[in-house]
Amino acid sequence: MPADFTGGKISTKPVGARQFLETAETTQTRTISLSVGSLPTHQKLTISFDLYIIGTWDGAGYQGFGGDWWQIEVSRNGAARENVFHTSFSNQQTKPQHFPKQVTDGTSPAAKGALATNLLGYPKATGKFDVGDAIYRLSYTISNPTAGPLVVYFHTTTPMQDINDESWGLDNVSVGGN
Ligand SMILES: [Ca+2]
Ligand SMILES: [Ca+2]
Repeated sequence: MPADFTGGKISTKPVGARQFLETAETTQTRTISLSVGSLPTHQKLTISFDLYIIGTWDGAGYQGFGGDWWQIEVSRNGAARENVFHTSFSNQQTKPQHFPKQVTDGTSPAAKGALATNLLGYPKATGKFDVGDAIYRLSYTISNPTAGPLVVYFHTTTPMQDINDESWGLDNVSVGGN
């Protein structure tokens, strides 16, 4: 099916030199949107992707440093955005994150549920920063009973530090109905 991304840039992983789609906006809520076009009628839709959490993400933000929260939403057929999953990520052992839970459901240790850490080759900051990058392999299934264009929004929901300090990206994105 046709698909178009906006709000991202092609970046290259420090290790392995493979490319991925990195957030490019410098606004506080950095968004990459995926317009999937008109879909045939189906009962469910599964969105699968690898999420790269890069740099000094501060997690839930319960220590007074401000959290780094991230969300995936969908808009079906031009309707208002609906939450699919809203969470936070931490790359510092001293700071908890929400993932694999949502922000309403409590916290977990930093990097909980990550497929891998420090695999992409981003540098670890000195001192208390333990993880330069983390990979999360995510898959969400939504009910989508109406045909029509679908837009998927991947974005942060809290003020972030400079993009050279805290960034994120997508790889291996797929959207399929059944
Ligand atoms: Ca930080
Ligand atoms: Ca932060």
